[in-house]
Amino acid sequence: MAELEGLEFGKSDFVLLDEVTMEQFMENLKLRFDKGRIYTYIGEVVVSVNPYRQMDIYGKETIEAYRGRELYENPPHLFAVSDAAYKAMKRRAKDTCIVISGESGAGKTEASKYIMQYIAAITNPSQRAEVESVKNVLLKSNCVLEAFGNAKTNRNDNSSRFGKYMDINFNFNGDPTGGHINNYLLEKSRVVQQQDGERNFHSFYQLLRGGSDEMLKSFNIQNDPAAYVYTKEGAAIAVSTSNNDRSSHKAVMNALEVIGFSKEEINSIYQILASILHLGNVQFESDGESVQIRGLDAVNLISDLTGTDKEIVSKSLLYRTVATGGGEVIEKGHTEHEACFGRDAFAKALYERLFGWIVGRINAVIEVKDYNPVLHGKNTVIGVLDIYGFEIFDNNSFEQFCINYCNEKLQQLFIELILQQEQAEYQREGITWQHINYFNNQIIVDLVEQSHKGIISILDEACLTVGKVTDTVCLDSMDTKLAQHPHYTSRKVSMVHKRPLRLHLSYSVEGFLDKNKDPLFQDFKRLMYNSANPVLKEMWPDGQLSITEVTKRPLTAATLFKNSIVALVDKLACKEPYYVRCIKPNEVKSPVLFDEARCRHQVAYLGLLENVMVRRAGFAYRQHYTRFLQRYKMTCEYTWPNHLMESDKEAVEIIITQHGFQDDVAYGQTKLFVRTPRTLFTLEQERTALIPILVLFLQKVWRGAL
Ligand code: AOV
Ligand code: MG
Repeated sequence: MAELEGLEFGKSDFVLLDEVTMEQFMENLKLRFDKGRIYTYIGEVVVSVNPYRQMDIYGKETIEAYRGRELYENPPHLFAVSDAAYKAMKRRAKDTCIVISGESGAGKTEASKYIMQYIAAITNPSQRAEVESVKNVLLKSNCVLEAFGNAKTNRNDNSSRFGKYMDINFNFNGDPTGGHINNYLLEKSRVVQQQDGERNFHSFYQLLRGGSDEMLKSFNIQNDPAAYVYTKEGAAIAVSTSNNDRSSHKAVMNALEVIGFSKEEINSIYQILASILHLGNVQFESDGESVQIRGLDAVNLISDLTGTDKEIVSKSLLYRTVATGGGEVIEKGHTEHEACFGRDAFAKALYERLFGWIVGRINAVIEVKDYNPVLHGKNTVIGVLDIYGFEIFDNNSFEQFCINYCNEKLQQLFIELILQQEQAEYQREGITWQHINYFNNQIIVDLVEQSHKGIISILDEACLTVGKVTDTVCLDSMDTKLAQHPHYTSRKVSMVHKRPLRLHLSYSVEGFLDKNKDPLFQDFKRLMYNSANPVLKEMWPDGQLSITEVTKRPLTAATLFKNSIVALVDKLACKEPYYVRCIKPNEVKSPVLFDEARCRHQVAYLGLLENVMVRRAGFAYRQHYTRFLQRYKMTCEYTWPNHLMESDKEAVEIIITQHGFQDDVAYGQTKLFVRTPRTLFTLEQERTALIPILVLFLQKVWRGAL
């Protein structure tokens, strides 16, 4: 309950709405957005609306104002929940996590960066060098991961194309000692193909526009994205200004150095990017009999840049080694289509492994070293989750299916944790309460992930079936198996996953099987393993296997993703959660437009109204007795200026009884629970009315008049 804002800014906590209706919720949200108040609470949950403009609310002074304070002492802010998570971690040695959710472009990544900046700003007051260096690496890692993992999409110019969960470790002083980043399923298909109006990952344009002449020359690269198939396809070559890519390139180079990448490693990273660009320009031609590479320039460049043999590069692009049933190893020539498919699969894998390797290198630097629990006390953690948000495009494919599944899963966790948390609190405090109805998202999650019956299982089954199984055959199989499911329908070429509130998502199944199987010919792996460049070799350990040793049935992309998301959810579930729920106010990145219908949709599917109801179903407001007393003791003659009771709890009982509110509250072990916000309003109003009198009184005291 923020007291520093007047009512003209609306209610700072949705729990204080007179009635919990969508109309009132939206009215309040819009009023606050219009007044430049982008944050509002639901209890301890922060609802954030993307302002689409630079706000002057993240500076040093604001940080100081929030440092060490309680949630209700200041207007709602990300910093307040960050501080709450930090305090819980430091004072109670709790592992905490901050989960940021919302659709694409809603402001998750920006929020995660402000949260990290806040934590960095409030820790290590004594400026110990080793702690400063950990903080530095944690902050700089954002810049690198954004360059390699973000891209312009039609929904967001800086869209995260991977999921990121970062643990920050703290010592008993509450200073960061290290961290660990988990990355989830990078959207690697973007490396070879982008929708109209979109771009490849930022890193490519940064290299092309920002790389030094010397670097570009040594890679034989022109500083023009239109010269490369992989960077010209989406036809959105500049995000806003090309200068942007250039300055970002400098920042990334600097960040890589600060993190501790060696000169050779940095060079290797860009060599790989350049190789991918050249690879995209490799073309094939067929004379009906066999397939050849059209012009060998690109191949020669790739071989130079990757430290591999020219002949073998060509061969890997044109043939694959296969083991026959009889154990014989033969070389089989590609068709033109297979050659293109192989080339693209290779480009995607190169990029994906590069990304994974970069994350691994950062982790090696920030990993907590020489940790001794006896000497150093409990090592606690704050986790920050920033994933790719819900996205619906005109054409949705496997990637959107995975991304949206992950969001469904997190929504389910939100429902469980928020309810669970409320219940746990009532239980702890010895309070009885009434359940409220809410939509249980588990049914949607099950539709996707359930073994044998879920979409992923059916997809995997189709992928493992020998013979010609097409995407449409797989869709037929889903139609049969899921016909009775209340949240599944199919429209010939797409499956429709019906969300509650009539927000249906429809995915085109074309390409699902290939993307799920995600095959890469062993020949490419071997080629890379045999590279003269140690960095590249390190990324391809599986290249040492011969064709007969390769597992025939590796886990599919969807199953690997599912497993990683299940592990993530388990990790989050055992921490004390804090939530930031981001809302995108409009489709056009306008700082003044509040598109009511769009916002209403988001409020609905984020379950925010349900959240307010749950929060109010029991008790809208709760407060430790001592804090409550401090705030309201002036409203009661028996408690002002001091009380004579045995405990603060008894003093609070006197205040409540004197006001006649006894039927509206419950007394917990350590906290007072208030059912309706009106009770609190009355107390607040009384307090506000008393303040001028109190000030007058104090002035007289100071002047010696009393
Ligand atoms: P997302 O992370 O939620 O989308 P971002 O955090 O990238 O969204 O936000 C999108 C854009 O909105 C940013 O690039 C900023 O221009 C603007 N923005 C967001 N939050 C703020 C803020 N607090 N102050 C000023 N501008 C802001 V995605 O990664 O696509 O799901 O996958
Ligand atoms: Mg993002």
